[in-house]
Amino acid sequence: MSNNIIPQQTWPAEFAQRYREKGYWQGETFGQWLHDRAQQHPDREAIVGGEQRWSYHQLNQYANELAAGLLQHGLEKGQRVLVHLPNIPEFISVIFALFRIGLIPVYVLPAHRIAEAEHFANDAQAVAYIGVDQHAGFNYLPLARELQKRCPHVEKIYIVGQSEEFTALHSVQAKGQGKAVPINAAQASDVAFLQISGGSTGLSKLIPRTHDDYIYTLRESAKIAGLDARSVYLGALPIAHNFPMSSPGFLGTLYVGGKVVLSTVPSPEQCFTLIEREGVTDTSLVPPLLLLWLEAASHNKAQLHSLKVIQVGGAKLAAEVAKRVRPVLGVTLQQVFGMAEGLINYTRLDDSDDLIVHTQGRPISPDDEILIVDDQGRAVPEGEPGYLLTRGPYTIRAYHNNPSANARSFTNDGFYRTGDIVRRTAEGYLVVQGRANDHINRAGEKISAEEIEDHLLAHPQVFDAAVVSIPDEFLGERSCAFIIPKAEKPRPVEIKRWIRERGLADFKVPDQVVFVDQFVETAALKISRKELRAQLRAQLQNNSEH
Ligand code: OOB
Repeated sequence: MSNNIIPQQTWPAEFAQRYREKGYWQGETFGQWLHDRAQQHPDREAIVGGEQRWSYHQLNQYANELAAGLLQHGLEKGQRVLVHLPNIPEFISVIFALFRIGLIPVYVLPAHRIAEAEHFANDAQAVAYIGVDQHAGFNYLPLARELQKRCPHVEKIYIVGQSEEFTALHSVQAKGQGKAVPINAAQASDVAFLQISGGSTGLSKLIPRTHDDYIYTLRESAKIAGLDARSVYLGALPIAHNFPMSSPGFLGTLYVGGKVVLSTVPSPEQCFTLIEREGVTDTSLVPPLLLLWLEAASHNKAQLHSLKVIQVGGAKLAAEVAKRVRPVLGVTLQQVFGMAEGLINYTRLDDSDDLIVHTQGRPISPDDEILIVDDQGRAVPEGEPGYLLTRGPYTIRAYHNNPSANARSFTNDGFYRTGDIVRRTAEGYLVVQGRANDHINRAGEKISAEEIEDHLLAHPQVFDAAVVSIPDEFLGERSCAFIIPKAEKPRPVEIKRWIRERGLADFKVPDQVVFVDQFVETAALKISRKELRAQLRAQLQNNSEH
């Protein structure tokens, strides 16, 4: 693929026309709306993070000056740029700078390491990388060096902080030249960025999202979450994730003119202090963090008095935990069941406690089409569990540049196979029951069993490996690697170190390693990986019950 091929996202013309006619797609771009907000209320606070506090005017100006600088460096519309930043204000000025000039950010999570960065850089044919010197005890400069070695097409590296041999991001900012940048280099139907998939099978895939479709979801999400100009949103989860980005997240908050407060870590200690100091009204958490917050709040609720709504999603929230949210935290719980590919479901703020506690909500749009089907693809009777398929005005029709994944993940008529097993209640709310594919949902981070198995098989002492999820009281699920060793058995720590040294994110390191002589007792040689993983999971469960 050449650098000049711009990722496409194509809904069939009749769907695109319908989505426009119904007012879902309004022809707005990210560049345009930030410009508009900066005109409407220049002095209002937009972002607070670390020692920095930016008004809307400042955010817009920094984005413009950065855009002007990047153009001077020779970057061009349509090129892809890896954005590998933690929750700092520069994350937001950088992405708006890129949006404005039609450069396409590819979001790499702060927890991702060289293996993931290399994969995304190649998949997107990225020409630049924007990172940070260090964060959470990790030094990203060696990663940037290695990335450039492995992917020479990543010609430019920009660093926030001590940049050493690389270009310091602040030096790119063309001070006083922001006005020269066009507000609208991009069209609303263009791909605005590439989000990364949870990686249900194999490696993560790239998800092309347009200005039109993404602005629709964040605009509606902000309404459903009750955000307005007085709202103060705390970004506690890594904001590169789709959930804190747009459901309604920091983008939904900025869209309605609210204030975004960024926390570099999601711990109750740091977040509670920020909530009290900044008057935070809304935030979003994954279930394990909610548990920590509930625990901390049981002896320290006073700091939270401004908080109104906590959204919880990314993984299934147990009803018993959901029930404790209002009494312990004094806020309204909003369950969010969504996916970076598109479809987002919310419980509504005025729903009954029963719906809020026991369901994962209903879709944003009247045009979110939901199918719940059996193994043969036939609709299941109302209320029965089945595989969830969906299409609609903000659900992608294809991954970027990935024909084999597209053939697997989309039906001929454009429905996305979510891989989730759900049932629908009489009120039209979805309840997540499980999933069809073999990823591990570890505290909301999705781990592909296949990806980890491939790395394990590369170990010289591993004959075969199968990775499965096991229920975990705190994380929801954790990962267990079953390994058939060759003659010499490695130690579990060596296996864990191996995964780390392969340059994978820490959350992908198996939590548990179990050595076995063989996988199946019978001579069933033709067993699929999926069946094998199911058997191993059952074996683990049996062992823990006896
Ligand atoms: C969010 O996005 P992804 O792309 O990291 O993961 C999507 C998958 C879903 O297919 C489902 O398996 C699981 O995460 N999931 C949930 C859930 N929310 C997501 N499973 C059970 N209950 C929930 N509430 O995770 C994401 C994106 C936008 C908003 C919220 C979450």
